[in-house]
Order: sequence, then C-alpha cells, then structure tokens
Amino acid sequence: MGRIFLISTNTCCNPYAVYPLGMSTAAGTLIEAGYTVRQFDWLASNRDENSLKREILEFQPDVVGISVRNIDNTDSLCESGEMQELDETKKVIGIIRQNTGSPIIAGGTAISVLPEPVSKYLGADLSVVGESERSITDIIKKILNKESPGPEAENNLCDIAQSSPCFDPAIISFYREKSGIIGLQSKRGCPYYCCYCSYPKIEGNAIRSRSAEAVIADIEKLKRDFKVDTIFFVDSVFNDPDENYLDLAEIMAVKNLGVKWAAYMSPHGLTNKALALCKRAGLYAAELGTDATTDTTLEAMSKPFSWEDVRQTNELFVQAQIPCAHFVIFGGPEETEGTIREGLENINCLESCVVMGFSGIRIYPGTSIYTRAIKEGFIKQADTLLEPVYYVSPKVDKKWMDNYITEAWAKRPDRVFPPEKGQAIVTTLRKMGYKGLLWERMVSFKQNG
Ligand code: B12
Ligand code: SF4
Repeated sequence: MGRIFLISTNTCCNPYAVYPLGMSTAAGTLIEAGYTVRQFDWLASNRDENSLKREILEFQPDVVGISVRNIDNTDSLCESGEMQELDETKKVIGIIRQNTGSPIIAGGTAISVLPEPVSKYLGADLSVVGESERSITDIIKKILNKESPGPEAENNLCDIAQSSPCFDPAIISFYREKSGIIGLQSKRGCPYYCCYCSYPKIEGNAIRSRSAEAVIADIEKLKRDFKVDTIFFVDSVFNDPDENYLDLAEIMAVKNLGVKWAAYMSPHGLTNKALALCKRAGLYAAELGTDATTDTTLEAMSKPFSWEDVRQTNELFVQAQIPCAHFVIFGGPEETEGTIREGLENINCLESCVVMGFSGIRIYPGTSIYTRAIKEGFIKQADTLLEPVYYVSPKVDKKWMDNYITEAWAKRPDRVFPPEKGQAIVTTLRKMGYKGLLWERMVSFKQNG
C-alpha cells in the first residue's frame, strides 16, 4: 500500500479557525483502505515552510493530497480576502513541488464549488470534485499503478453511514486551544433549493446520514481522547424535514455525553418539543439560515418559510433559552428600499438573538441566482467567478443600503453589520481568552416569573 501525505491549506480564522474536517475525513477513508497517511495542517504549523519541508522529506509520500476549503470570504465589503485563500494554497503547492516529485491531487469544497477555475488556478496534477469516499482510493490506486486516473466519473454521492474522520491529535489540540470548537458531521445533503446556495451542489438534495453509532463514537472519542467538550455539527441543515436529527438527539440525550454542541438550523418545522430534546442532548446555540427579512425577499430567495415562521422560531429559542443567531443577506432578489426598511423593522421585533448581516449574494454556478444574474446582465456565461461577483438587486442602491443598515445597527452589538464589525468583537473576546462561537455571549434572556 502507498504513503499518502494530506495537507489542509485553509488559514482563514473568521469567524474562527475551523478544524480541517474534510482532510480528516479523506484520511479516515484512506486509512480504512490500508494506506499509511500523515495529516499536516498549514495553519497549525504556523505556515512554517521548514516544518512542511521536514515532514515531506521524512514521510516520503507516494502521493500528496491537498484539501482546499475556501475560495474567498464571501464578504462583498471586505476585498482583502478575495484571492488570499487560493494564493496561499498555490504557495503551498510550490513548496511541496520543491521537496517531492510525487503527484499532487487537490480536493475539497473550493474544487467542488468552482471545479475548473480553481483547478486551473492552483495547478495541482489532478483535481477531484466531490466526496473523498467516492473516489480517493480508486484514484490513488490508479496513480500508484501508473495508470491514468481517467476522466472524472459523475459526482455520484455515496453511502456515508460508516464513514468516519480520522482526527489527528496534534491538529485537534491546536484547534481546541485556538477556537475551542471542533466540527463534526452527522449527515450530508439539503432538500431545499434556496436561490443562491451551493450546499446542495456539494452534498446533493437527498439526506444521507451517518449511522448514529458512528457519530456517537466520534463524540465519545473527541471527549475521551482529546478533551473536546464543544462541537459544531457541520451538516448543511441539522433539522432535516424528515426529523432524522431527533433520533440522534434522543440517543445523545440518553447517553448524556457531557459535550455541548451547536448547528446550522432552518427556521422551519421546529417545535418546542424538538428544541427541548435538542437542549437535553447538549444544544447550546443555533445558527439560523434565515437569509432574508421580509416575505417578499424570502419568497424571491425560494426560502421554504415566511417571516412569521422566523418570528415564531425565534420565540421557540427564547422560550427554550437557547441563544440563536439569524444569518441574513441584504440585497438579494427583489430587495428594494422598502423591503430594507420593512426588514429592519421585522428584525427589531426579534428578541434575545443575534443577527449577522451580509451585503450581496456571492454568485456560484449551478444555483438559480446564477441564471438570474446572467439574465439581468450581472455576469456572462464565460465568467469564471473565481474573483467573487455579488448579486445585488437592481431595485436597490447598494451604497445606500450598506450605509442605512450600518447606521441603524451602529449602537447594537447584537446586530452585526458590516461583517467586519463581528470580527472585531470576536477578535477582542478571543484575545481575552474566550473560546467557542462567542456571539452567543451577546444573548441574554429575561428571567421567567
Ligand atoms: C459548516 C460550515 C461552516 C462552519 C464551520 C464550523 C466548524 N467548526 O467546522 C462555519 C460557520 C464556521 C463556516 C464558516 C465559513 N465558511 Co463554511 N461551510 C460549512 C459547510 C456547511 C460544511 C463544511 C464541512 O465541514 N463539511 C464536512 C467535510 C467532511 O466535508 P468537506 O470539507 O467538503 O470534505 C469532503 C470533500 O470536500 C472531500 N475532500 C476534502 N478534502 C479533500 C482532499 C482531497 C485530496 C480529496 C480528493 C477530497 C477532499 O472529501 C471530504 C469528505 O467527503 C460548507 C458547505 C457544505 N455543505 O459543504 C461551508 C463552506 C465550506 N464554507 C464556505 C465559506 C466561504 C465560509 C466562510 C469564509 C464564510 C464567512 N464569510 O464567514 C467561513 C470561513 C471559516 C474558516 N475559518 O475557514 C464555503 C467554501 C467555498 C467557497 N465558496 O469559498 C462553503 C463550501 C459554503 C459555500 N458558500 O459554498 N462554515
Ligand atoms: S440555504 Fe440552507 S436550507 Fe437553503 S438550500 Fe442552502 S443549506 Fe439548504
């Protein structure tokens, strides 16, 4: 069997540094297939060229696999992050090439979202779209047998019931200390079709769950072997409409794992009972994909809920005393000066929660906003979109919108706009030694009775 050196190149620390779960999941698949694997994290190494060089020379890999997460920071108001992530990866590829002649294959979400432009820009020997479980062992086998890996098969999604990441102790301890939170996946897929979202393209529309036993075993391992007590479920939507999540929550509650967790949730279909169970299972904060702030703009984004659903869901979180943060994007389809004003009033009525605002929608191919943006002349079919292009409704003036929201929220730390405002707060809290999501510290609840 061969020796595979995996490296994660993500250095983004906003909103916090995230454990390279994609790389560790690829490592799990390869180890299961009998390969010898070493994982290297560029951020955890402090971007240290010498330690990368040393590890490559010592390990003598047959193949190097690069895990590339972010293309950019999806923030239209912060241009500095535009090509930084991919440039960092390009630099790492250069260092690897100087120290080994072994082939370099690249994978990860950046490749899955914009396959051709990202692959071309990075210049690895081979780029692999989609899930490592589907293809990585076959591709590496072919490379080691000196066969051509051949054209990429369709991105058929695989069964992940028994797929497990291989957590690297040194890398875990770096992220536990740095951000205090480790990502874990319980399922893939999202059945919704929100107009801008690339998640279903990456993970498919069908929900595919890992077995509850595998997820619980990972949590127990994280707690026992690595002293991790806070996790984030990285599932596209934790509260899937078929309510598979309740089965997992039930087991977590019964097992009383001593680990608290947060997740992305949809403000759709939640009940008091479901939240109470999740709370017993360890849910301590939720990030809600609210996305728009009026019925008009929610509908134009193809969100499967109304503003009344958002309001009621917020109430459920307040009653359960679980902090929640609504993530909203201003300037989406059908946004007007009127919907901005109405939206800010709607948000004003949400108690005991944080609202994080973004300006403009980062356009990705394969989404309906992409088709609309072509029709409306924002982009052309030939555009690579490697450098981010943001959709902003032609019915609103972006400058006016950005200023209006910035001023409206200026005095409220729990209303975050522009996104940099949140980063500034979080950076200060981290410097003071606080860990975890941190926004949940801005939420307080009125005491009952
Ligand atoms: C959960 C999540 C978050 C959470 C992370 C929580 C945590 N503690 O881990 C939070 C909210 C913090 C977050 C923040 C951000 N995120 Co985010 N996030 C996700 C999400 C939903 C899941 C990522 C994940 O962990 N998946 C689970 C792992 C196992 O899957 P994976 O990484 O894809 O790995 C698989 C494959 O890619 C492949 N693979 C991976 N590596 C390799 C290597 C090789 C060689 C091969 C062959 C295959 C391979 O195999 C793996 C197993 O199947 C994705 C969207 C999605 N549905 O994928 C966005 C996503 C990764 N995020 C994205 C972005 C942009 C961001 C932010 C910049 C947004 C912002 N402005 O705040 C920040 C950056 C944070 C950071 N420090 O890097 C983008 C990245 C691509 C892009 N478009 O640029 C995505 C894809 C969403 C999108 N908009 O398209 N995120
Ligand atoms: S925004 Fe959320 S609910 Fe909508 S398609 Fe994306 S992951 Fe699914």
